[in-house]
Amino acid sequence: MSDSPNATGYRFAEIEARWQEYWQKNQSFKAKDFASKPKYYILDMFPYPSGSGLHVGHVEGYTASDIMSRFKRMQGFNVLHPMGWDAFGLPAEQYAIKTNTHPRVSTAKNIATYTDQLRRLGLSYDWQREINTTDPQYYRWTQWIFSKLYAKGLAYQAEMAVNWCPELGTVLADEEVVDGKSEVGSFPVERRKIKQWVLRITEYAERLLKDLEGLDWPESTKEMQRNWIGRSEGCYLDFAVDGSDSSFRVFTTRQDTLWGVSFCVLAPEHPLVAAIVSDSQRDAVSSYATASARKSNLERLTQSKVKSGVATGAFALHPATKRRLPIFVADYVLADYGTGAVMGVPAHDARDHEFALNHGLPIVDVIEDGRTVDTSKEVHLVAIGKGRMKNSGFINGLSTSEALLEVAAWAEREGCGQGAVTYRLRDWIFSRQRYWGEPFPIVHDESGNTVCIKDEDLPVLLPEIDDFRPTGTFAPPLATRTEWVNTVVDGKSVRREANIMPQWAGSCWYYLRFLDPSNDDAAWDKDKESYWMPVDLYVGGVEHANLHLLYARFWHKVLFDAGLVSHPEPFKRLVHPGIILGENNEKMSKSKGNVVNPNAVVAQWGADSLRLFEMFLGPIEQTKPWQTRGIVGIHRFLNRLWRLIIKDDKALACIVKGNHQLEQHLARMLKKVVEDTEAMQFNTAIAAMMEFVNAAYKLGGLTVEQAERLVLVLSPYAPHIAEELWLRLGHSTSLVDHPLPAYDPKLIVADTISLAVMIDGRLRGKISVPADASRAEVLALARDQEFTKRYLAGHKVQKEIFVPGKIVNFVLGA
Ligand code: ANZ
Repeated sequence: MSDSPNATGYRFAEIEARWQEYWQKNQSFKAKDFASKPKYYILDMFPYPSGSGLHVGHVEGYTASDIMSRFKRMQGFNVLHPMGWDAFGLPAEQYAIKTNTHPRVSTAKNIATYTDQLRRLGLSYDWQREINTTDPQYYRWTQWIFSKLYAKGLAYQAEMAVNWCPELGTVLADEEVVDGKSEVGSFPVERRKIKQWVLRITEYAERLLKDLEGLDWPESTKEMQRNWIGRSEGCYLDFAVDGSDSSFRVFTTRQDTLWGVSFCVLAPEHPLVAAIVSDSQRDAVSSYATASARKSNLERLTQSKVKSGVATGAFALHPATKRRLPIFVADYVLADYGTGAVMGVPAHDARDHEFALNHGLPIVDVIEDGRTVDTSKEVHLVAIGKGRMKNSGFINGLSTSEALLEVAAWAEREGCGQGAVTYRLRDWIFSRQRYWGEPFPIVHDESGNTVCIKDEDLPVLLPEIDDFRPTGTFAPPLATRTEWVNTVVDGKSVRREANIMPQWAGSCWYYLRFLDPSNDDAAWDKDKESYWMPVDLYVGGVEHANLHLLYARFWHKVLFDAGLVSHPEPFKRLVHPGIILGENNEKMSKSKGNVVNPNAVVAQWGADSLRLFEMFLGPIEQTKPWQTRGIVGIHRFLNRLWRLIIKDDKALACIVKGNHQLEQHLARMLKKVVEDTEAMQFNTAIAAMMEFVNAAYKLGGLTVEQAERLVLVLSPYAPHIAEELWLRLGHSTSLVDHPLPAYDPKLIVADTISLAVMIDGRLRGKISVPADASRAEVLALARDQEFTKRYLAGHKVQKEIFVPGKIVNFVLGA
């Protein structure tokens, strides 16, 4: 069969445009509520529509989820595959400030661009369900969910630290602060306390942790969430301050080391500091506290190896020995973890060890063995549960794990402590001093009480204002709109809350709105919710492992407890597409000039080529570089496929009588593609289809029926060319709901072939191996034969030669 490179006919641009129009006109991907077929909900993390348009990373994830959607439809599922826009947020506002365009205008423009780009990729979304988080008909329900949180006491106001940049006169989001300076202009940023809305996510810490167990998520992502939640089992212990009535409580996970304590440290912000500091130390302590207030927690934990700190001049009493222990303030102790106070055990904690060396404090070793010593720094690190206690009063001789229990029980008996669990997770600061976000459904009355707006009076519209620049004070831009802020509720004059919600709010529940996007009476219909939820497959970037994925799980659990959703977890299976690097193996970025624009690729090679190419780059979850050379190869494959089925652009090139060997290959290929697709191993599935097309050329071509099966199994990957070939093969309806092709499992038995085994070029025997056995498998089998062993005994093999389908030859040394 000829494979002339000059034969054309695969006019992808025309074919793709025609099928995209067909799918849209026929609503081919409409998800049907309550259909009797089993449901399958496949969700992409919806994009933030930025000014720079879709990038190749979006294309990777969206193609992967699209392949799964099309594949599941062919398996007989009623698939829900929706798309929408996460359009509130900082970048739109910053762009607006820079260009003086209202964020509503730039957002609408960007959405139009994104929609067009997505359509050109042939993605099978049910566009009837499109949502936009900035649409009042959407955020009305975001506000409604906030009011549920508020009613349950899960939303409260508190003084919380924000990043304040005096030079810019604005509060900054964490992502706008780099190394303690503003990203724009590099001005110093301070931590200042202002009144904020906070969500009580910590109340759900234990459930957020436990329910990870049942999820089909990457283990590494679950581990990231576990670390973020940071559960620690330990003990509170109380230390009295010498010569005063006050005492402070420490949190420790190593109460077994109590006899090794030689000092205590309070966080500089600890409320007791002012009361106990000695006169001579007062100035030093207060200037130390001012300096640490500038640092973020991350800086405080990682900044310097040398643990800085200042003595307070006060002493604590050891709860068991009553020894006097100096009390310091030091910023390696965080104010908002545990109790903001620690007992220093320099022999067994690296941070305390450094601190003790710096301040000339005693180091008392209290564990006999099981210790690893870093001699270069004399740091003694102890593996928990492995040592025996010494120098430790009544717990001498116990193992560390026994001692942990014993000390906690003793503290409880003595009334100087108790066993405790703490979490690293903090409550979620939920207000922003910005403009482009959801207003809170909250007003403040004259006596300072907060009142929630009634459900029927939602949404609280975000007013159209021209000046959305920061105000130069802590006050958010909306606070200056007195005509909006001052209003009347139930005949009483009140002030509206002028902060807005953070950009994470809208994405906390969007997957629920897709179930019922135009419902004006409720956020979603309960029956639709119980039919479609949970999301069966969720595809999106690993950068959302801690924030979005945790916030959405939290809201979902609150809704579950309120009886508003039927499952405790929203996302059953989660897959993170790996990052696509530039051709030079570096992160794609404008400044490096290595950004690939998907529009240009589609124009030159077509959407099917781009889709296949990105899936062929490597395993979906791996980080991998772009290779322009590769797309040429993929495009050539689609051309070869076209010419295998179509002759002279019109007639079919199919043959009448099929080749048996090719029929076997086809069965093997179908099995592999179906299994690999199910496992989302798209690159190996594509390789199997390519190999099959090569074999078809070699073995004389395809019958119509073989061509149909090939086209069907390829269709989730390259849907436009597949539809076109399907049509030309004589079908009058689209293949989107056609079942996947069947094969005869009896054909899959691997053929075996016989190979000659030679030693130094002489035939010594024969082996029989599977036709598709690899070089390593064949060589291992050949070495394992009795006759081979006999000839090789006492010799060294210099070289192993394997000619596929023919011989194995072991070349021996002289
Ligand atoms: C004594 C001790 C001895 C400690 C020892 C450790 C090892 P995780 O596991 O992360 O929860 N700690 C407690 N509160 C702190 C705070 N606010 N800022 C900084 N460090 C704090 O860590 C618990 C341990 O971190 C606690 O156990 C305490 O040091 C320290 F051989 O107490 B440990």
